[in-house]
Amino acid sequence: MAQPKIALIGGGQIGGTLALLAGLKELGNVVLFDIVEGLPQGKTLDLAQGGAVEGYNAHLSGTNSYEGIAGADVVIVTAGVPRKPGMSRDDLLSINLKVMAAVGEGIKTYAPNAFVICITNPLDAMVWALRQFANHPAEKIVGMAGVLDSARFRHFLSEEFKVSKEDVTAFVLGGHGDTMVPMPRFSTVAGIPLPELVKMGWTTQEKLDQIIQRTRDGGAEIVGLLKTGSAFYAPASSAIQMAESYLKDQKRVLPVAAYVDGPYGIKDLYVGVPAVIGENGVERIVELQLTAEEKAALDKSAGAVQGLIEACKKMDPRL
Ligand code: TXD
Repeated sequence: MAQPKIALIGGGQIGGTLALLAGLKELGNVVLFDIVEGLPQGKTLDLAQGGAVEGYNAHLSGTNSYEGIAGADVVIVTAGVPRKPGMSRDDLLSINLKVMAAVGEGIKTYAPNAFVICITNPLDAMVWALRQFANHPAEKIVGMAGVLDSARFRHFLSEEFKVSKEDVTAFVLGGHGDTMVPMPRFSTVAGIPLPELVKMGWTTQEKLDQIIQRTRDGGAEIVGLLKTGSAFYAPASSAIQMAESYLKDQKRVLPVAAYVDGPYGIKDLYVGVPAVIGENGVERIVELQLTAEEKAALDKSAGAVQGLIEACKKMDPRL
């Protein structure tokens, strides 16, 4: 049977890691695209040789031409520039918006049926713009941020409680940025919500607040340490989980940046919400009953995303 085709647009730190994970997990054949000549060809040749040792048989190839992504089932976009220390995600806006215009054109021409996962920052605005440029159906294009943000939250919680990360679930709503909304009520250890764990004496509210802040700053903490780029291993794992749910019709309930037009009172925005990802892409957006405080935090976050989208519209008359 024909293997699914996975096109990775952007062959940098995340793109290379995505190719490795797609190979190790036998998700399909991989085409890595980048504008830098030799980079995607070199990385995929290296990875293909690793297949002889690791035992994966996926076909991996690199290209500098959009024709190479023709007929892709999944497209994962990391093209653009990452943050440098001191730079906010929003500083990236003008550079990466131009990149999204080119990538959108490529997807429209060569991969109109693909499930598209955008990772490029500032995430929520870039996925909104990419959808416009690609003229792609809303349920077939999402942004990756919530899986990563909740993975960070789960990691810090598992360290605090000294329990397996597997038994920690965590929910994060809203935009990927300083206004993200971690949701303690819907985050649990083996089904026990965090507020209960505070009552049970497993942690204190103060400690929990610190963990929430560290989660919000999770990306910046890594940028500060690396100095020459941003996180890439966990972001790649997160996007691969989303791609796998689509390709295998797993119907995982994952926090993703989805097109929201109605739920949560939000109109025409990409923002982080829990969603069911299956063979049709976003099959359902889960609308939680929020408290007034949670709703206010989500509205603030959605407002920040809206502001970035307005800035994009001013920069590019096609939007
Ligand atoms: O949670 C999240 N969404 C994120 C997002 C978590 C971590 C990092 N996040 C963002 O992903 C980050 O801020 C960047 O915007 C992207 C990609 O991060 P990565 O670390 O992979 O960046 P690299 O290593 O600089 O790779 C980017 C590649 C590089 O090889 C460029 O040559 C290429 O993108 N590039 C392009 N490819 C195709 N087409 C165009 N126009 C282009 N411009 C640059």
